[in-house]
Amino acid sequence: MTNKNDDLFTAVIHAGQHPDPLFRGVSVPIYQSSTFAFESAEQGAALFQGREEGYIYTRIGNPTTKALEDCVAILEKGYGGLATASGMAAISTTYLALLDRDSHLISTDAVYGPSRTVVENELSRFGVQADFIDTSDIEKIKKSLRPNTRVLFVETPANPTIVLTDIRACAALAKEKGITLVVDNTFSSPILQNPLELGADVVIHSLTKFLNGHSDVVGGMIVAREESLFKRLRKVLTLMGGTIDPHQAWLVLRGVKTLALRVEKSQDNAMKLARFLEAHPEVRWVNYPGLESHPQHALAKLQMKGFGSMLCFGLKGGFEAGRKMINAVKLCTLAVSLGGVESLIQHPASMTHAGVSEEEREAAGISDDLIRLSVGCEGYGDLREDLDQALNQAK
Ligand code: LCS
Repeated sequence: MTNKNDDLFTAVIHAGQHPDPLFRGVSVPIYQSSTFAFESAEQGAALFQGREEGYIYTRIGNPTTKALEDCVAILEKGYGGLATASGMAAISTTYLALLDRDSHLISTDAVYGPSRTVVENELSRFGVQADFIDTSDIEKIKKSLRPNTRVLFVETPANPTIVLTDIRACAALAKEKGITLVVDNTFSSPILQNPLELGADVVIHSLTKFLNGHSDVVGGMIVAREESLFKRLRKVLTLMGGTIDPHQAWLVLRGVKTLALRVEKSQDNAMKLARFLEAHPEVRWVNYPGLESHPQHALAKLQMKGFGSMLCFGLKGGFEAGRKMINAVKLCTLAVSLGGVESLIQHPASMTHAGVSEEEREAAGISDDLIRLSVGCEGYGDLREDLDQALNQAK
């Protein structure tokens, strides 16, 4: 399924970005300044009191960062965006802003490992309670609700299982119960899924992945649907200090310009590779939303505009064969992270999700044989050849 959304192809290049007012440079300038001069004592006071709009200090706001925030907020169809130093800074800021002492969080069990560990090991010290469950089953969410549930945190497609959660159904439940629905949209990027349009309140991105797209920057983004929520998140972010650096923001802004093109090419590769892997004699199973065999293929067609470029699979020879395979790839790189122009392969149980206990991994479907592949923008034939030779060495 190829994205044909012209609006998004235009928005990634132009949204939030205006020619430089001083010299009319076409590219947004990098305002590499920690602080901004006031015209007068009176103006400084007016800026601090919010009587005048303008920049004060880069932790609070910066023009380059603002261009990136506006761009992603427009792509996600939200009220406003907040760029952060990493995806984890976006997640921890959101938790801190929305959870109180002794409040309760419900989250997808197969989330990125640290998104779970930060709650279980750190927020628990402040009395935050949490249930990590299979959010693909709305009945399980309903059963986990408590009077003090404040946040429903959903990652769809989930890292690394590629299990989907029905965002519309979660939004309806969250609205009925007065809970804030947060969706980590990292795996889809705003090109393929817009959770705010489906009723979510907050969207999270690790900018490190598809939005930047070149495996050379770490960053994050929070987009809020409404002004009051945006202001609350902004207050916590600027106080806790997890804001992005302007140079980092500029690099992401440059990466975003090719987001639609990269997503189109990489998901085309992923669809073909998923079919190739499914038919390969050494492969036991493949999970990719574009395959008819994916249990939520119909849901993917309903809430996503394309099936993305993340997939996972297991070999007939289990992890031992998988270990041989990931050691044998030549074009794909054995590395964590995802969403870059280059294809990356990794083993979640011993890498990205090693911090999650074995029992919790098993309950979340993160089996020991699971290998995750982030498909890049290389030529399809070269990728297929590489996986084929690596699979043949895994026999
Ligand atoms: N959310 C998702 C879905 C992620 O996959 C990651 C990182 C994060 C949030 C955190 O973002 P960061 O702070 O790293 O910018 N995922 C990684 C992964 O699967 N491999 O390495 C990092």
